[in-house]
Amino acid sequence: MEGNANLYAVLAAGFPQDRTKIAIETPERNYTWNDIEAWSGRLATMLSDLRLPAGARVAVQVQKSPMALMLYLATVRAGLVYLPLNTAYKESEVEYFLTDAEPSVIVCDSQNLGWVSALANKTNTPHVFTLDADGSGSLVDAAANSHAAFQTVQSAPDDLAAILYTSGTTGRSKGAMLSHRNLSSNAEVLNEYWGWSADDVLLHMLPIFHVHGLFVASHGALLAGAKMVWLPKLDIDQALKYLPESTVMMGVPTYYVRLLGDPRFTRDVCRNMRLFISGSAPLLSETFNEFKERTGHTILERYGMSETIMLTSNPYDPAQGERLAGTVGMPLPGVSVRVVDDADQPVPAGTIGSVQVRGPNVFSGYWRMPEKTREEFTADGWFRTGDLGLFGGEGVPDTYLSIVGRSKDLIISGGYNVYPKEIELVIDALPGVNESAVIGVPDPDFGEAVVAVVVPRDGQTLDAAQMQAALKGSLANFKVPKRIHFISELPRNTMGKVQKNILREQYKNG
Ligand code: MLC
Ligand code: AMP
Repeated sequence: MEGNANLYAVLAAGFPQDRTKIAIETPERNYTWNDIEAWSGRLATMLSDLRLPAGARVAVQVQKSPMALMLYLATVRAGLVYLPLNTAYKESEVEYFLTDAEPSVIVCDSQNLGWVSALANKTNTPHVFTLDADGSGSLVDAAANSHAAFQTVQSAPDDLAAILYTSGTTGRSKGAMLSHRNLSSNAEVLNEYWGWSADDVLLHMLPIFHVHGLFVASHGALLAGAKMVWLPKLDIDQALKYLPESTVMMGVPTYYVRLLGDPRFTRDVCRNMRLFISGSAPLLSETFNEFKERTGHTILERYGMSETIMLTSNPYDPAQGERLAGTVGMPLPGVSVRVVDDADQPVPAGTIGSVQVRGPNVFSGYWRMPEKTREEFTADGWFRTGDLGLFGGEGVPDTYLSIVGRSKDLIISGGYNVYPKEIELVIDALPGVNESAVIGVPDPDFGEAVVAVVVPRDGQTLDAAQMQAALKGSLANFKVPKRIHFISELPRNTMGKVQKNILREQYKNG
């Protein structure tokens, strides 16, 4: 529909004329562009028939499947707000999201229906549906007889399309509110910048509950009218099978480390590839170099976050410059990035400071946290990313940004963010624990691994394995420390603050 800012309308404008072409290929079956329109249409009709208030949230914690993508598109088409949840989240974590976001609908795997229904009851979430990895469940049953022809809801650019929860430094997750404009402007910029075309084939192996897999990867292919090979997760055998027919792949650094770890991953396997993209966590120069040597391809590293989607990218077009290891490239067209000192004043190139950003891609604020939102924006509208970086530096042109650290206490493990404070609060509540500090240490597979340093209560002996098992009861497994060390006292500075840098140094080799 002309003039409709609805993200689906923007994406659909890129679908190919011939809707009988394959849009999504999976090992089991293929889906055409007609299927995408019809299934997102049926689900949107069904959601609309629920007569939900404008801006109602649809919370979704399901395994990755083509139908899960249809549900996302349907939610957007119906003018509702999509709220994806990591499948690893446990009951107590999901309870927080349902309480905070007050969704009208929750869609879960049928195996979780028992506890999700109980939570829905407790949190007054009126509608519960199931959707399984094979595309079956009460959601699809309910939509099966709904009209496939659905007129995408007319949305204003600033209407919300999605809320993505990102953990907070205080331990409380914050919902980043993303509008149709945030998402579509970023998709359009990346479409052009990364040279997407209808001839591309995207190897999609990322989870679809985060920015990287849900927006950057899926929108890229949808807007280009390009086919996606849709795999439920990173699986090296499957990746090796489908890479020869693919032209684009996106992954967090662990994906590239694992591909390189397999001797079958060769130049020949990549013979049709046009672009490998890495992001969500720092790509080590050694991975970048080894990849180039093995495949002849130079990984393109980019930088972004849930609150902003994509911010910077190394050049795609060689005419714009080289892809430089250790940098995240230049601000994307329309995005402004500055590096500032503690007084929010820009610092010269070559100087490390805080990274702040502005642009049509930057979110409007945190869900029901006006104060937190105010704190995270400067008076003149720049968003404080919490990342430390510099433009230029030794041997690097001044137009390139490098991320060198974080002012936020955050661990990124295999592309998942883990906030130490959240884990420390759970550890400290375990019997026999006096206090704890959670740190990230270098890990060859995950980039950083979560490690806990625990001070037992006087005279108590604690068992690391038992503690890990207990933590798995309430925390997603990826947040559970891979190792727990015991210590009699945490190192503190004169202000009483735990010196995590000392702990990181002490425990970096396990
Ligand atoms: C799984 N585990 C992890 C983990 N993923 N532990 C730490 N970090 C992770 N990322 C746990 C599992 O639960 C299991 O523990 C054990 O580690 C081994 O699991 P595995 O079989 O090796 O894990 P696998 O299923 O292969 O998953 C690893 C992975 C996956 C790297 C493929 O984590 C992944 O796809 N990560 C991508 C995350 C992502 O999309 N990030 C984008 C965020 S968006 P146990 O105890 O269960 O046996 C963003 C913005 C931006 O940041 O810029 O893009
Ligand atoms: P999230 O909150 O999950 O969206 O994670 C966003 C954070 O991931 C950013 O603030 C950065 O700290 C980090 N990040 C994303 N891409 C990169 C990258 N290419 N290099 C370093 N850090 C990155």
